Amino acid sequence: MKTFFSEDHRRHFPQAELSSGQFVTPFERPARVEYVLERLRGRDFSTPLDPGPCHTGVLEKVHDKGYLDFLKTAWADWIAAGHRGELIPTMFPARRMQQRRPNDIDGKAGYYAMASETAITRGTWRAALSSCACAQAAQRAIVKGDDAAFALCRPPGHHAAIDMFGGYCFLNNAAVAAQMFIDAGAERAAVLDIDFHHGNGTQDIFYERGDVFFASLHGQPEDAFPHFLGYADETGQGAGEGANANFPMPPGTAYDVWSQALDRALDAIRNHGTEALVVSLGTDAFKNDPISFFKLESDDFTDCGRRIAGLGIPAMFVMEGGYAIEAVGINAVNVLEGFLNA
Ligand code: Q9C
Ligand code: ZN
Repeated sequence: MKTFFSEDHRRHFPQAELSSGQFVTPFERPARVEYVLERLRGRDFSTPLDPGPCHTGVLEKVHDKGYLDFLKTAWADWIAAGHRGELIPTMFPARRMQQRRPNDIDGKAGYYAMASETAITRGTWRAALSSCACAQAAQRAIVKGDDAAFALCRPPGHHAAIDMFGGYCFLNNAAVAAQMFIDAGAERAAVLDIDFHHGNGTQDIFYERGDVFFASLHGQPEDAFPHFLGYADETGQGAGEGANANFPMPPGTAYDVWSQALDRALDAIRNHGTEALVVSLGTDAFKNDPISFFKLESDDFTDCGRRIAGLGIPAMFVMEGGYAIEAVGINAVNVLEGFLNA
């Protein structure tokens, strides 16, 4: 299985995340991917390939143009406004307020954000582009005939909506890859999101489209971030009616229940008739994850990969969350090995 990775992820390393009313070192930190790289090496995967540059044309097919322009110049605009710290949105167009984009960078940041734990820094845009490039390179490997590929993306992408960043995400890497399958001629593609958190961004992007099926297994919105999307009755709209499947689950959920949801998600994807699968591979469903509440064991990730392989279609895996950092490598690579050895 080819793997893709860019050192550019280091350009994105905010010092602060607002968590529990304190500024802490972000859970989503550069060291996460070191553990994945180390595990890949230890398990005889070949050396990760550099993805090359990000092809930016496709970004406008899944994200709003104004949002992309905002991300591109956000840091420069923030500095030009005289701000000294990291760019953290602090106000939002909430209920009964205008949904009009302000000119001021503070206003714009809130307009284009869905949460305030995620800071933008000098290198964030470059890192986000290179992260997305990894997903693009993995997609190309599948198009060329590989059965599987792994994009070791950082920063992650699945919370990035059409026009919002947050949840540590800026560009929706998995959505970009799915869009590229459609652009390459696939009639139908699918994204399976096994990150602990609901893939609100991916759902948003494809909600009114029938060509890309989206299924997500996640902590239920009543109890888990992002809280305001991810209910089971969100099934898609218009041309997308029936092409969205959410599997929200309560605190304490272990693999017996989680794997039943996985099988239902895989059945739905199979019924959709998809030609290529993108897996949003977060490992934060792990029992020791510091910000999540599922109870998966490391071996369960291997079985999960095995079940995904049961679809019998090519799959590319895109790294998302996972914050029990010493275990992130083991759990992510277990999914890949479970898929390969099926
Ligand atoms: N009290 C990803 O896994 N903070 N993003 C949650 C919980 C944000 C997770 C706060 C979590 C974002 C890609
Ligand atoms: Zn997550």
